Amino acid sequence: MITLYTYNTINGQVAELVLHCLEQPHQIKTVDLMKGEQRSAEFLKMNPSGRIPVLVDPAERDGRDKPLVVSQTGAIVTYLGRQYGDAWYPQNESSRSQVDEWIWFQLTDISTNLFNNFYLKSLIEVPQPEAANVLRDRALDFYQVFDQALKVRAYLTGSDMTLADLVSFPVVHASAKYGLTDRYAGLKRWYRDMQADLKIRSWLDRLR
Ligand SMILES: N[C@@H](CCC(=O)N[C@@H](CS)C(=O)NCC(=O)O)C(=O)O
Repeated sequence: MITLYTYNTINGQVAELVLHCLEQPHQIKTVDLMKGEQRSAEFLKMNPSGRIPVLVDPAERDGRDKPLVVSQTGAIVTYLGRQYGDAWYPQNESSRSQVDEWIWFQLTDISTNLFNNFYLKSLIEVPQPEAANVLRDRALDFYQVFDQALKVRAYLTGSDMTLADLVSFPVVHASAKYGLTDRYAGLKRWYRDMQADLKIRSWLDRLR
């Protein structure tokens, strides 16, 4: 069975939501970032950068004789999409590249800026709230682009929900309480529709 080493952060939630929606049997092993468990020798063997999430898939494939270990949220979710999620990750390269575009936009331009905002506010000895706010605002401004797309189509790449929507959901969910979705009508409609989806709803119930 797949094991996801994770913690309740946005990147951790993204990997967990994708596993949940792809209905892949899995177990969760919590790596307590507050206790520094990501820096244990055992964890560093799986991911030398000392970051969650990490996915371990024991399925026998591609002639390998030991479990596959994957880190980096984008690599994890696209691996899952390729192996287990045809319906969520189109096989046609043109459509797939559109899904990838949103995945990387979300993970690099948005999640990274928001994590650095959190780092500057909460994780360093001398917090730097002004610099942190610049990064937060920069990330939230990017949602203009999401909003434009979601005003003309149901989901990020078209009429069907894909990995791109799943990867984008946890940040929007976490930021909605700070007024993000009130700022953007298209994003707000998408957020409402996503929340109404049965799989997303059952994942949100588990999150509470
Ligand atoms: N680029 C990595 C970033 C992973 C990352 O920053 N993980 C954070 C939690 S969201 C972490 O484990 N931080 C622990 C630390 O910095 O010590 C990815 O996309 O997975």
